Amino acid sequence: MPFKIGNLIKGKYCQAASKETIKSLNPADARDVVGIVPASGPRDVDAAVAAAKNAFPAWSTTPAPKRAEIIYRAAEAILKDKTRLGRLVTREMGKILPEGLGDVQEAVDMAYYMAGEGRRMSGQTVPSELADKDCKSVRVPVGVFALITPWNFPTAIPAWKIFPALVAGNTVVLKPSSLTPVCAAMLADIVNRAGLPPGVLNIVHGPGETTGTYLAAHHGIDGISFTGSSAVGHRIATLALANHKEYSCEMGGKNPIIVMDDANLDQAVKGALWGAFGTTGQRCTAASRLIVHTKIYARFISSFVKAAKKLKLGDGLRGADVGPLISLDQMKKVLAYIEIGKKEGARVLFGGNRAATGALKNGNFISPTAFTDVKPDMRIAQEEIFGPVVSILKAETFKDAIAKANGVDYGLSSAIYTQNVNNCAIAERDLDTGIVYINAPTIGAEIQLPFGGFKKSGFGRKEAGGRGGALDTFTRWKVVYRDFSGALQKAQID
Ligand code: UN1
Repeated sequence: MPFKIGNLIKGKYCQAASKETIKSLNPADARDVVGIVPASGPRDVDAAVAAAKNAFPAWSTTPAPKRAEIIYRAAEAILKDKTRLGRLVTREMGKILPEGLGDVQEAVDMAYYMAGEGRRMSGQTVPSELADKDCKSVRVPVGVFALITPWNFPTAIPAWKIFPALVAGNTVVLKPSSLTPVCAAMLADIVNRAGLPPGVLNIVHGPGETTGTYLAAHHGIDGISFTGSSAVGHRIATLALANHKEYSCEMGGKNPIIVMDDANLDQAVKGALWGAFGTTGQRCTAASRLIVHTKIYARFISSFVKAAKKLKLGDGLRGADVGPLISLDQMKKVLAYIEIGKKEGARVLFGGNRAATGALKNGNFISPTAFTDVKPDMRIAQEEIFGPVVSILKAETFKDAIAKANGVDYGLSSAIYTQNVNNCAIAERDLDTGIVYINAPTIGAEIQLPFGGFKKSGFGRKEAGGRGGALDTFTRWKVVYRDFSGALQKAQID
C-alpha cells in the first residue's frame, strides 16, 4: 500500500493547492508504489515560507537548551523506530537493508550531536583595549532556511540540515527529493511530534526543477542549504548570491582510491569494493576511480575481479549485496556512461550491462562494472557517474598517483592504501579534497567533523559537526561591544 503524504505547513498536513500529486516507486520493483505526495506549486511554497516566517520570532528566542530538548526527544523516537524507518529507506531508495539502517543511524547521530550544541554554541569573550568595556561574539540564527535534499541519503541528509538549523533557532522549509519523499516525511513527522511549535518545520513536496527552484529563489527565505548535483548546486549558489542569501551547497565527487605497492592488498580490495559498489555507487563520496600502482596492478586486479564476482545484485530487503539504481532515468544515464567508456577505448573488466532477468526484471539494476585501460582524460575518469561503475587507472610512482588523484575538477573525498608512514603524511597533505582517508575507502564520513569538498564539490559553508561545520551555515556571528565607563571612549585613539 502506498503512503499518502501531504505537505506539512504550520503543523498541519495538506494537499497541493492544485491537488496534483506525484508517485515514488520502489527502485527494486517499480510495481510497488511507495508513496503519493503533493506536486507543490508556488502557492504551497508561499504558504510554507509564510508559516516559517511567522514561527521565527518565538522559536529564535526560545532558549537553545529548550530547543535542544525537543531534538533529544526526536533522537530517541527515531532510534525507537529505526527498523521501520531503515526498511522504508531500502524500499524507497533501494540501498541494501544494513545501509538503510545506517542511513537512519546517521540521522540519530546528528540529532544527538546537534542537541548537545544547545548547551554549547559558544562564541568568544575577549579583552577590550579600553577600561570598563567588554567584547564578545555570539551566534545568532539566520532566519528562514530552505533545505533542499537529495534521494541518496533520504533520512540522513534531511537530518543533517534540520537539526543544526533548528537548534540554532532557524525555522525551515524542507523540499526533499521527489524520488524519496516518504523517508523525509516520516523523519519530519517524528521530529514535529517531538514537540515543535507549528511552522518551525515545514515540508513541501515536488520536483526540484519546479518546486525546488521556486523555493530557492523565494524572497521570503534567508538561506539555502542544498545537497545534490554540481550543475544544480551552481545554479542555487548563483541564485543565493543574486538574492543575497546565505548558502551551503554540497555537490558531486570523482573520488579516487590510491592503492600503493606496499598496501595490505586484502584490505585494499575490500575497501575498493565497498567504496565503489556500496550504495550502488550512489554516494557523492563513492570511489569512482581506483589508481593502482603498477607493481601490484596484476595482483590487485585478479583479487578485485574475484571479490566483485561474489557480489549479489538484487532487492536490498532480500539479502542482496548491491541494490538497484534509484530510477529508470538514472539507470539510463549510467548505461550511457558505460557506452561512453567503451567508445573512449576503455575495456570492461566485468559487468557493463543492465540486469533484468528473473526477480530483477521490474527494477533498475546494473551489474557492478569496472573499466581498465582508462586514461586520465577520458570522460569516465573525469565525470561523476553516480552508479556502480569504477574506472581503474595505473600509476607508475607515488607522485604519479597523487597527480592523477588530483587531476579532476572535483575534490570531495580521496583515499590511499599504503603501509608507508611518510607517504601517508604526504598524501594527507597533498590530496586536494575536503576529506582524506588513510587505509579506508572514500565513504563513511562520521558526523562530528565538517563534511564537504573543494573545487567543484562544494560552494559556501560545510555540513555536519565540528569547527567550521553546519553551525556556521545556520548562524551568523554577531559581535557586541559594551562600554560601561559612563564616558565616550575611542578605540584606537584613547
Ligand atoms: C553523500 O554521499 O551524499 O561519508 C553523503 C559518507 C556518508 C555520507 C555521504 N556518511 O559516505
